[in-house]
Amino acid sequence: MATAFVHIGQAGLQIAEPLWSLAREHPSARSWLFDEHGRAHCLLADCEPRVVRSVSRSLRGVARDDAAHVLSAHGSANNWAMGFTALAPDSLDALADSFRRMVERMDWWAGTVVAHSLAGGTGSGVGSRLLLELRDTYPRQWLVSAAVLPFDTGDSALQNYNAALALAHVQQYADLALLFENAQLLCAHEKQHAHAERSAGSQLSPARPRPYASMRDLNEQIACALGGALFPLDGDSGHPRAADLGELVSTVTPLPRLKLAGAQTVRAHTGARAPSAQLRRADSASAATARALSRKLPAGSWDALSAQLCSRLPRFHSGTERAVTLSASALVRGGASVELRSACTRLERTLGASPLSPFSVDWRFAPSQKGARGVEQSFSLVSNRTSIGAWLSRTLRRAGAQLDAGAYVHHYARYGCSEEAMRGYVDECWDIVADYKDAASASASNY
Ligand SMILES: Nc1nc2c(ncn2[C@@H]2O[C@H](COP(=O)(O)OP(=O)(O)OP(=O)(O)O)[C@@H](O)[C@H]2O)c(=O)[nH]1
Ligand SMILES: [Mg+2]
Repeated sequence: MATAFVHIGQAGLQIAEPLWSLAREHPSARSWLFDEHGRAHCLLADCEPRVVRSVSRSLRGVARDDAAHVLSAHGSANNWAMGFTALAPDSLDALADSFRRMVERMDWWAGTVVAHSLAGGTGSGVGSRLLLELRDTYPRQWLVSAAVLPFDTGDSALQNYNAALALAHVQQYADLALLFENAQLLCAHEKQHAHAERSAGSQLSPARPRPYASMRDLNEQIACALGGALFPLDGDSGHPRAADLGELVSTVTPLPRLKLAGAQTVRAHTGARAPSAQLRRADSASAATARALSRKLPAGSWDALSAQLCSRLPRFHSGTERAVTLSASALVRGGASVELRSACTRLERTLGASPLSPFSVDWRFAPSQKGARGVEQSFSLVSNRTSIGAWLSRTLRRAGAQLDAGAYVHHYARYGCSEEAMRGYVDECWDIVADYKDAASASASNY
């Protein structure tokens, strides 16, 4: 079952580069993610011609020449409402037409992943509009939003509004949202750097400069996580099985309203040749980590990967209250359950019991997974946890305070989104927080 991807706005497009570069190096991905001419099932769209041109240049030969869409001659001014309502109907129609042609070319279309950020104008506004249109036109197809969440401060004064308005639409139209918090990706990058330093035997000192992380580093983590969750698995017969979006959605969303999940993948490589520079960057914060991990292979490697994965999971959902796992799907490439017993136990212990299901983790193993350079060893997790409530509450509180102060409301009103409508969307998001809180308190009363 093939998955279609639509990359929207700056962040969505930047994720396309490492994602499709990984897909190209993934032998099993070829039959499911690319057409018979080796062109990816993806569309690229933004309101900034420069961004579209630069990303489509770097994906030349991977994406089809007609995959790139410049939606307007200017950006969406960081304004969800401008992205949602002010797009020329011709642009939206052209994107919808391209989408229809793309899925008609696919043998067995399983669903769609829309990659976008929630804080700008295009990814959030046009992204919301696209989710609505896709749900309307293809109501029975799976629809997943892969969304970047902004840093708490500093990105833009409108980011809290945009994120709340976009998330309300994701909640309404998508079956599942895979959320990537930029702050957490940065934190994971720093932890890996520290791990690499320790593995290389050097002492960490507060005087040492913190590792520099670029957006590209964060995007590679996102691409790696998406690839881990969505790329095909090698089946027992040696033939790749497509990732089943429907199975992922039903495993990870224990109740239809609880559909916000996180995704992480950690990888190691065996085989004669070292992984390519790009893959190595995606796998680890530095070459030292890759070397330390490959030295350890195979004994103990799964424990190391499991420990890395656990260290990336946020622990709390508010203040000092521990996050509760509602459901999770773990996918292991290149390892069998028997050699992974302690690694699996560590992950299950970190995730804890679910109040909504007898098994908090659904495991899948692909022991003979072929990677770009030998056998791939990777550990991927998609987990639905109450920790998302922390980011959401902070964002909604700030959006509410801005609304109370009447800040920037006229920017939205100009594009047909009244203060009342904005408050309505913020309230819808508070309902999501309440649903997650209820799930967490069900857990407290169960245990
Ligand atoms: N992880 C990641 N985040 C990004 C990247 N580029 C921008 N962001 C984040 O995305 C948010 C801004 O959204 P963009 O995607 O740049 O905006 P856009 O969708 O192009 O919308 P407009 O430019 O306003 O039309 C901010 O929170 C940034 O931190 C990227 O390459 N990677
Ligand atoms: Mg932009």
